[in-house]
Amino acid sequence: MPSDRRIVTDVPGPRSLELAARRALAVPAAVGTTLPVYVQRAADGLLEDVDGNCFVDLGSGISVTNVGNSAPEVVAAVAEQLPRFTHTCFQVTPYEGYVAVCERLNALTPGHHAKRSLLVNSGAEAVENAVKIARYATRRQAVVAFDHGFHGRTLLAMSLTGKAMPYKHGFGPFAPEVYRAPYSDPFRHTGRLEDTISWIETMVAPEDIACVVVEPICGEGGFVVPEPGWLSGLARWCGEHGVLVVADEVQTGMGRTGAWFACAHEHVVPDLVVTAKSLGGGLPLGAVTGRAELMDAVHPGGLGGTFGGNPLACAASLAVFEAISSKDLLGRARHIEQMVLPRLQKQVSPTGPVGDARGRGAMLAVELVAGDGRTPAPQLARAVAESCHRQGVLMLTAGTYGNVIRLLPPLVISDGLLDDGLGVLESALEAI
Ligand code: PLZ
Repeated sequence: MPSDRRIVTDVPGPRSLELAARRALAVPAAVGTTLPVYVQRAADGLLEDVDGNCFVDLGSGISVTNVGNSAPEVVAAVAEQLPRFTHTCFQVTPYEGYVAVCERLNALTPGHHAKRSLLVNSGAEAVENAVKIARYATRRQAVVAFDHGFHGRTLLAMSLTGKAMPYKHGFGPFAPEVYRAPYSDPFRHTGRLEDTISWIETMVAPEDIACVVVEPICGEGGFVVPEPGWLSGLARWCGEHGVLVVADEVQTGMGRTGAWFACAHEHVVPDLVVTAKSLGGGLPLGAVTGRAELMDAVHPGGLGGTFGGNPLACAASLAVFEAISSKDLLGRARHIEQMVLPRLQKQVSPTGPVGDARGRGAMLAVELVAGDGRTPAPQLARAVAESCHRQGVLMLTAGTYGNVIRLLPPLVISDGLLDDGLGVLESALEAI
């Protein structure tokens, strides 16, 4: 595996173009592609494509490979499990790995109360199950989600998601009893706590609300970091009305923001925490972790699925927990913030295209604007991302308006590679 950024062909190169032609006849165009180079190897913040180009990875497969791609600990744990058994279905004959992952989640998610966890296969499935549990335990039906929220692509998760294109357009009707409230957006001065609460109280009676489903920092919605006090104020209001707080930590979780879970920055103790993405270190795994009395309320057999908590994914996950602790990756995430955020902030100007720089830990972004300093400029975000791609830096966009460039480097990336990738981003931003 090469150790540096290296571009040796056009991007995409000839082998990738051949594969793209095959793909066009085999895979629907509805499945999008950020950077159409076909990967052959990845490790330590680098992705090597089939033409020998090597990209600095500032996306981590959308916040999945926090501990690195094919991290040695994960590879060893999966290799050890693989010849023992690949599947039994935990509901048919259980195994220790599942229980051990749940123990780790119960110990590390915010709050010292008794907890239980349920393992599933994805973020969307975890969100769906959290709402099932919240409805069951409260005997209430309404669910409140927020502007800029993304919670997945299955029916209920899609119904909770705020953005029509590309996630919802043409896929209705959506699940009922979903209400959407304003999310705190300090850059746009919208969604102050009082507004959010009065909006909710106007739309639906609090005693009918089972739960709010909220990201501590909006991920797909554009790395919107709510005003200090917004999340804790919302949680306080929920507590006063018997409304459960479901924290969607799918993108923010497992050390990404410099704490195990981003709710901790606001001292919020959610009733239910939803995790996925980096939980499985690259293998598919999601979870719902919650107060024991809520999780235990559901009748035996009411929750489950064939693959949930697959033994290989559990082995990988235990290695992820171990790697985050032993390599102090929470500290690394905070270090990445200190190294990167000031440089992004230097790009911000009231008249230039970079309207805002923000984020926490290794979840950082710039928002691109035009004209009055507030009008979203998605075309600039696309141009910057494409310029980075041509130069060998994988960069993701985000945002309700598509105008945010987001950085999600693996937490194990070296300072050298990160500095290199950031330099490319800075010059792409300066060139627009
Ligand atoms: N909740 C907060 O970020 C997934 C979406 C990629 P799944 N985000 C990446 C895409 O275009 O579909 C996500 C998330 C938050 C839930 C999910 C859903 O997780 O594992 O993709 O289902």
